[in-house]
Amino acid sequence: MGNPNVGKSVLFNRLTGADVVQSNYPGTTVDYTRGYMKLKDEEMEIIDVPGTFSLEPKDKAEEVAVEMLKENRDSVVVCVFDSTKIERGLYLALEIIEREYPVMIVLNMWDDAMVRNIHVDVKKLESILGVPVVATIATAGEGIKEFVSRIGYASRVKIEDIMRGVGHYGTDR
Ligand SMILES: Nc1nc2c(ncn2[C@@H]2O[C@H](COP(=O)(O)OP(=O)(O)OP(=O)(O)O)[C@@H](O)[C@H]2O)c(=O)[nH]1
Ligand SMILES: [Mg+2]
Repeated sequence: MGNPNVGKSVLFNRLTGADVVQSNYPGTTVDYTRGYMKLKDEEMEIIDVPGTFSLEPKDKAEEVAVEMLKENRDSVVVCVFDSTKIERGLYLALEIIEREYPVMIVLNMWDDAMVRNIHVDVKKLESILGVPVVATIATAGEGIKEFVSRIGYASRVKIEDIMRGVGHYGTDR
């Protein structure tokens, strides 16, 4: 899941070998797509959903995303961020974490962040949130291997624990 236009479908295509993204326009995905990838010897189903800013849907596409989340209560949720818009991504990711889904975070569009001189401390974000965080450039296939190797570590965390941790990490910011 993630905000609109952060590269979810490109990432999905990379993982599944599918080629379902037909257009480069934002708002492309209005329905969900299922695909499969192999993890070690296990076949995993992956669902690509439309972008949403929050879990309070404002349009049809957002409704689909939120509905898919509810229907897949036992799934791991991959929260895809635009690395240049971390706050927006966090807003949604925290909502999902709050609902006690196991989460992993992908900081996509890492190339854009580099070009724009935006630095994100991946390890620090990881230790503050307590979930795996990987940087990717989905269009170039960068970070995909690391993503695959970390997906098994996606974890449920309690918002209260994150809040307690923020105090600690906040001191050296
Ligand atoms: N520079 C850069 N562009 C990317 C990256 N990943 C995806 N894009 C581009 O970002 C645009 C949106 O990608 P999509 O995969 O359609 O984004 P999405 O999150 O599925 O969008 P919605 O389905 O509309 O929510 C496309 O033009 C992609 O080529 C990346 O890592 N870096
Ligand atoms: Mg999409």
